[in-house]
Amino acid sequence: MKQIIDQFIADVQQRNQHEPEFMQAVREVAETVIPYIVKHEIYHGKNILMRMAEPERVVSFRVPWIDDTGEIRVNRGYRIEMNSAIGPYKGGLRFHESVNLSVLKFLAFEQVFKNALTTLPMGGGKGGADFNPKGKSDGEVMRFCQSFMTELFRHIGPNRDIPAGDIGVGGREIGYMFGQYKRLKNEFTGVLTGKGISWGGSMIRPEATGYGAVYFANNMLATRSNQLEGKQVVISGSGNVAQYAAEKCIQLGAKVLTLSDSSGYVYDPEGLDVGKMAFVMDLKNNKRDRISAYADTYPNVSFHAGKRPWEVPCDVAFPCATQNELDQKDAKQLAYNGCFCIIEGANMPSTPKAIKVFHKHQMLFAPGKASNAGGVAVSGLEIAQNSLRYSWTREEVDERLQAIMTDIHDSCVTHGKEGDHVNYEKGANIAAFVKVADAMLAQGVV
Ligand code: NDP
Ligand code: 2IT
Repeated sequence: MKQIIDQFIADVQQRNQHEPEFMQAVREVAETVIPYIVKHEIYHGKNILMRMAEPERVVSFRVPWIDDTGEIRVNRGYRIEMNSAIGPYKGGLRFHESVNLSVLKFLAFEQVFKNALTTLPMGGGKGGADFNPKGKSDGEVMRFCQSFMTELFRHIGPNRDIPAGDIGVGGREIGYMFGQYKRLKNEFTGVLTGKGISWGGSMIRPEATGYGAVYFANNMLATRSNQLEGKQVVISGSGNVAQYAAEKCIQLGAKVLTLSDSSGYVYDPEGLDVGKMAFVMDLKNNKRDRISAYADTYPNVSFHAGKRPWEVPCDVAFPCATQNELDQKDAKQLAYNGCFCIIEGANMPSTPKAIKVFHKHQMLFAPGKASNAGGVAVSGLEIAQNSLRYSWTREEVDERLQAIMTDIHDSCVTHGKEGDHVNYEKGANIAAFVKVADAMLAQGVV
């Protein structure tokens, strides 16, 4: 088996040189899915996983824009249209200086599997630019978004490819991009998700990824007759996903001890509360300031510059910042401190060696493609509401989100049960593979 997997990885590697994040994502899937393919004859001789590892289309384009001093700047924009077997391409846009082809291909590949798990008809894609929104004025961000959409608009559409937010792309950026798309096409359509409530957005979309990850955590904990209430929780990040994961943890009676950003983490031994969360949201979403200001404002809170929060003893950890932010050493520290449950809010935040540590200690480990699928699931519900030209209430959307997260959890259990233990990584990969692969087989060699 190892030989078949190694040969597959070597073949993919050969045509994707210098793409470490993409290769990491493919290898993780191959290690669990190839043994399944070997056991199931209908997939033999179809080269199905190799076809999944090849994007249907990759677009790369120049994004010129003018900064506030009048200087002309150039960034690189991308859209990876990975797989449309079960629905139009769907996935976020990331604006961050680290964006490159490898990062977006890994995200697009993960997105195909994640979207299949949501139970909704969405293919997978991802895009973005190596633009750093930090320190840019509103006017600069608007001009960048308009220039980005002036090329992207040719490739997307409500039945073709429906982008959304990701790191560095929130409500403000979606608004500017939607405005430019509408102007260029002279059409008001649901071409992006994460829109404002008054112009086609869905209730609960901003909250959905964080809330969904916490609902998933409670489903997992329930398998061990446990729950989040009363647990000590460590969260990384302080953006969209981290904020709403923290909010829901607090609502459910857990104690949230940390948040972070790329400068370091804050540790609040008394735990965050509703008032402190309002401060964090204003700090990050309106003032666009650093999380260290939290420690400057509240007593007994410490800021740990250049560090990640995994050294803080906890029961449950939610990595919600970025890829490879939790390594083998961090995983060992978490296990040593008694942490028994890790729920990925971010995409691929745990390194492969960290995941080995989680499995070795039989910790409850939820891979992002399952546990952070709530965001894209509510994006799917936003598409449905746009098609109906109708909007559901907050309660209706939240109920659907909870049902979807339970469904994803059950799929992971069905395909990932190993004796008394559930390997959620294997379960998620196989459940998603079966759905996408069966659709691809039915549609022939396209
Ligand atoms: P935001 O831009 O709102 O927040 C990102 C957070 O992560 C910030 O606190 C940021 O700190 C931190 N961060 C980003 N890059 C790094 C880095 N290299 N090192 C350390 N910290 C970093 O993004 P989101 O909250 O939307 O996304 C977070 C993660 O969740 C990503 O992996 C994303 O792909 C994933 N995700 C997002 C979904 C969504 O609906 N938004 C859905 C599913 C997954 P700083 O401000 O200092 O950069
Ligand atoms: O990684 C993700 O799932 C997202 N950034 C959300 C994608 C979406 O289309 O809502």
